[in-house]
Amino acid sequence: MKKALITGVTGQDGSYLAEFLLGQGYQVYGMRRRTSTPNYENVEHIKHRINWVSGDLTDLASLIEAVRVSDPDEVYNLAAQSFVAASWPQPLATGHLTAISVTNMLEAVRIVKPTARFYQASSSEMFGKVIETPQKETTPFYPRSPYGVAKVYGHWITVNYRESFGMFACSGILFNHESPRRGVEFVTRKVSDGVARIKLGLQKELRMGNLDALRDWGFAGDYIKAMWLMLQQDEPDDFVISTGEMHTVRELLEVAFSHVGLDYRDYVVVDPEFQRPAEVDLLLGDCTKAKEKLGWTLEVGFEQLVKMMVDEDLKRVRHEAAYLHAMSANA
Ligand code: NAP
Ligand code: G4F
Repeated sequence: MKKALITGVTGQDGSYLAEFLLGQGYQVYGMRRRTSTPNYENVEHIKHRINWVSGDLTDLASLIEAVRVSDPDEVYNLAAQSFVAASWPQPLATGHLTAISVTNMLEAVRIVKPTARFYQASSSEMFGKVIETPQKETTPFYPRSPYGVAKVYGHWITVNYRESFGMFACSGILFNHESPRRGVEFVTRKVSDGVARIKLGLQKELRMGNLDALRDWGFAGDYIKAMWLMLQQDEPDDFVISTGEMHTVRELLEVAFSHVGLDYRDYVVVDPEFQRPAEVDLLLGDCTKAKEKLGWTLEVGFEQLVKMMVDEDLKRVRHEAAYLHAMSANA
């Protein structure tokens, strides 16, 4: 039975990847950091099937111990400070968690289990102020945020460990991917949650930033399969993963609001608080290499994804509202 260690298993991608690998018959080790309140929301349903190891990205000793305990065939390094907007007010923390920690993880693998295959969660944010469109593996990077800069470091250190030490280290350059498990501060989930709250009368407006930004949005459940495929190849390599379609934030709002019979223009307020110091105006990926070499395909399209997220938030918010109503009736 193959063994996989996942960092960031409590996050969106980690939870889908853990599910997928369990389905493939893997023994899954999930690394989680200590938090004051345990955060198992995304993995509650598979919590008992994961072998939990404790570790923090910034603590090399704990990563060495996580690799020693799990003795993995494959390591998926997904943990990071992943919210772009937070990287301006916290550039140093982002540098430690999203850049330097990749070296920590690579060192832990090199020292303890250098034959383990390694996946690094790189990002289309590295393309930033894009040099060409669509973006592919050979497109030069021009990051626009401390997060993007940190991811460029993580990408190149992964390539460097492959070339320096012969490690099977791959970097997946993934474009935006979303799901009902997405953190609520990211734009797709902020919109699906806001639409559900407005529809159910719990919120009156939705305050947003740049509605003209263009993103290539896919479904996280499709993208984690590409991570796995990269580690099943004969040779390590880097791949762009994307849908090859882009939409504005405005289109996202249109699809989400009209799904519940509302017009977004009646509820959305543009608020400078959500504008970024430097914006990535456009991201559009060309994943021809992944399709041809990995045989990767995507199943969920943009509209289906947005509707799925709104439907899930409607269920959750309805449940929350009923609970609050029952509590106030009993008070
Ligand atoms: P996410 O939901 O924000 O998950 C991040 C994970 O990292 C969480 O499990 C978090 O743990 C963990 N983490 C943060 N700081 C840590 C620390 N100091 N020690 C140990 N664990 C820590 O992110 P995601 O959307 O699943 O993305 C996964 C990875 O892919 C990230 O590296 C992200 O930057 C990258 N990426 C994402 C996308 C996308 O569109 N989703 C695209 C390209 C690249 P807690 O639960 O305790 O906070
Ligand atoms: O959903 P976002 O916060 O995602 P962003 O910045 O594209 O980053 C995500 O994708 C990257 C891959 O390209 C990942 F590496 C990264 O970890 C993360 O998962 O914002 C998307 C767009 C931006 O242009 C932003 O300015 O939506 C725009 N936007 C407009 N109003 C907003 C808002 N974003 C957020 N979060 N909140 C708003 O109110």
